Amino acid sequence: MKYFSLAILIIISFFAHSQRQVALIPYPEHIQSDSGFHDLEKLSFFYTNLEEPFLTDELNRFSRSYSTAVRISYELQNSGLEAIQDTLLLDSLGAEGYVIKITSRKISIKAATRQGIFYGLQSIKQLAAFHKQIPCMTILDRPRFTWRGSMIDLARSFYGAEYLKKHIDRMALYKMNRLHLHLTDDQGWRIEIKSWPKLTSHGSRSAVEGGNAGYMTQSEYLDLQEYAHLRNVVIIPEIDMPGHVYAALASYDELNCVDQKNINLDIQSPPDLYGGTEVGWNKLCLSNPRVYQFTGEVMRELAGITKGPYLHLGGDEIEDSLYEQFVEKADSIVRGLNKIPVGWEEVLKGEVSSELIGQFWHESLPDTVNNLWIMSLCSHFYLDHPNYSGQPHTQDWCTESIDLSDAYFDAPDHPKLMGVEAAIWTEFVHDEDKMDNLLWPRLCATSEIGWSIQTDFESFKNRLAFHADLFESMNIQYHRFESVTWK
Ligand code: TNX
Repeated sequence: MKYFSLAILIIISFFAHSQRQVALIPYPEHIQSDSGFHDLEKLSFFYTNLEEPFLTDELNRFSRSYSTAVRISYELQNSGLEAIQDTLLLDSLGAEGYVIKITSRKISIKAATRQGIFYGLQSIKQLAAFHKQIPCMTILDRPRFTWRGSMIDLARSFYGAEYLKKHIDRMALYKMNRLHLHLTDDQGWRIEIKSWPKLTSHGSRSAVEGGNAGYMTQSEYLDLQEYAHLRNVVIIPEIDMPGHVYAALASYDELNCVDQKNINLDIQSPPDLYGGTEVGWNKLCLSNPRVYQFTGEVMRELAGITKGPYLHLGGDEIEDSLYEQFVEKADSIVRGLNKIPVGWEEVLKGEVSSELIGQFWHESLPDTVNNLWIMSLCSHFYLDHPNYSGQPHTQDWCTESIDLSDAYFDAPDHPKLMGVEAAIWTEFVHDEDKMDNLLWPRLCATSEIGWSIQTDFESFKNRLAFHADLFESMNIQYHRFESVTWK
């Protein structure tokens, strides 16, 4: 009996140990555990063949934070930390995959691209946060989807570059790579457009009641994209049209129909700004040629300052007999600027091009889609909905709550599915603590379903328990779900 309990104890501690060993989120494609440990405090050398100062600095800084004795080496060593880019690995690892080998002497990251090396480093950062001495292992890892996104609504309540940079760091640690910014809506216009200056000189001065007004200048936007790019995050700017445009209509009367018939004037009338939360009560005047000139000029200027390949044209929640015609024009304007159009699922009602990416947000998955698409179903990915029923300052029109298990929603196998994106709308989210509380840890669930080939909620929950220290080190005001046994 004594031996029996000892055996049980050994088995339990083995599992506790191996669970800790693989507490990575998102979970890698393949892990092989080996015996022994690597002591980061004894790191001797750092070697890389990367010719990129940012990533080289990151790797160097990481090793120095554990061992002050680290020396940069200009040749391969048989100990220390090494990061080797080898383009021959592209076929096996893809554009974002990596291999890590941890032995007691050496930690080696190999990848075909700088993105792969960056993700290898993120995995090592997580492991180093869980263990004083990292267990020896080999990891081979690649993402399931190319689109692992987070959307933030800056229009209802504005969040500036400082928060967005923090958010990018946090996304990157969880291997998320698309930041969609909802830049315009009824309550505010948040990006400087020099050819239409009143959009910000007037249209950015409002916000939803209790929220924050403001806007990003073009140089702040460029700087943010550079910051994001170094961390493998592509920014997707959204100008929501032809509905959700009151901030623009209040700034430029020429976008309205005669008698302003395109606005429900009982709700608000130009040039007064709007701070309420109603939707679907105004639109661009689609029979007015000036509107198409506006769309062309705004999109051209935005394309000129956007580094990534995508422009999001909105397209949600609006009824108009000319809707399809507008969307088709907007689609061709964006393609004419050499950008890939993205739109909320309604845009697929028009005869849009095959390049356009549809973003599905209604409760159900589409039966057939000819276009590439992203999954953002409100019942699983609208993180302005509560962590638990009745949580104050949240939306509940789609579902009563999005528990961690709901956020961990397995993606279907569909040849046109590009990935997932979780959205946070800010009608009731007016400060960073509230934002953090709704985003984390649910965004970790989005990250894992977007990246991992194998998913398992129980395993995810057990691993998440080890991430509290990481959240705290990044000053994330996360929600402590009671179903997680936080360590
Ligand atoms: C729906 S889904 C919206 C937003 C709201 C959000 C609130 C979609 C494309 N539009 O305008 O802010 O619900 O949850």
